[in-house]
Amino acid sequence: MNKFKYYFVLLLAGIAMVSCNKDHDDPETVPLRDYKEQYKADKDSIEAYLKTHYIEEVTANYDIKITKIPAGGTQVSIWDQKVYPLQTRKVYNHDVNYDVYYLSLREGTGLAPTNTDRISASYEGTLLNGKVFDSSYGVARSFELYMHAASSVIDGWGEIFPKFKTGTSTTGADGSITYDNYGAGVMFLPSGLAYYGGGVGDIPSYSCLVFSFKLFNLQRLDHDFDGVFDVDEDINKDGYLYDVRDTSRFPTPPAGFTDDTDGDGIADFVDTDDDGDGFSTYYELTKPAGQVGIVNGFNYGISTYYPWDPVVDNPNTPNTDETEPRGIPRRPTGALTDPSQPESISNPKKFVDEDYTAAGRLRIHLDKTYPYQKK
Ligand SMILES: [Ca+2]
Ligand SMILES: [Ca+2]
Ligand SMILES: [Ca+2]
Ligand SMILES: [Ca+2]
Repeated sequence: MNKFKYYFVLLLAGIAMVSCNKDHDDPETVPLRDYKEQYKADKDSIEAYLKTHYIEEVTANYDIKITKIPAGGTQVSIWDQKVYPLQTRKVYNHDVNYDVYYLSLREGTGLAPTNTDRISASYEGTLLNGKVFDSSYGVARSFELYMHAASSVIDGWGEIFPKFKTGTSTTGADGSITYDNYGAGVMFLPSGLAYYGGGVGDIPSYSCLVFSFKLFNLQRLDHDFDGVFDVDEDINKDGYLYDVRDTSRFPTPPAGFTDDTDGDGIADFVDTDDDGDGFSTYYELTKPAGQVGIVNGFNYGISTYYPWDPVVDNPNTPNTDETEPRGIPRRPTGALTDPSQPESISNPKKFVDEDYTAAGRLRIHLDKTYPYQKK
């Protein structure tokens, strides 16, 4: 415990990222509190809040008003009410096993972000004493949820937003966008998943935070630029991706915590060679020469690399045909190039159409046996 490096990535627009080195040799440095001890206190504070406050109103637009139960009041607490059952998500972070409470006012009908995607959301943040410290006033703002990016947000957001989905949108004649059917909820975050010891603005150090929010839209991201979106590198399909090289946050990650095909300690979404065969994923996904565009009457698609799955033309862009009839292939299963010789790197099998489209196929960049293991 002689040296820590903590990144407090700030939610509030216009405030620079704070990075501080804690070193016991520096007498002026106040060490951060123990995360597990702090969580015990935070859990007590949050549960007391949930038992002493009630949902006064949820409007038709899913704006929620939470109010303290007055002395002698008979209102049913958030803890006890059944209209919006209190939910929890188990979160591993800084070696603490958190139970994060949240309310789902509406799940949403669209897509769920991963904890590394970019989202468009409105929010209001309050302290447990009811003080509002930040608000987007109902207007959508864009945030990258990835935990290491300077523009990203507190860990609690990345843990809870994936439990919700976007909705639908319509664009008016004046270009304004109206969202409907979006996910809306409230998260009750312990300080360890918020700003912890690094108080910012109107947020004192070690504050638990309450955020009500609406999830309007999302953008899939590809953090290692290998041609595969993060959501498709979420191998266990739990909606979460973690870079366990961050041993400050993840000192002893539980089994199955990260998505790491080749087990080299680098999660697929930040690993440019997912199967560890020495060939970069981007190279493995690149279409062969002569198989881009329309060749001999066959439309191979306009991209130079395969999508995760075949995609159809986007009807909203009539001047471009985005059709990609073939997704990332599996190891080829067709006839051997020379049937008289065994399969080898110089005598591969040929690809058949199903290799590009079969559901649940093991895609080549995740297949440790392709294009043949090096000895
Ligand atoms: Ca990727
Ligand atoms: Ca995952
Ligand atoms: Ca890896
Ligand atoms: Ca590879």
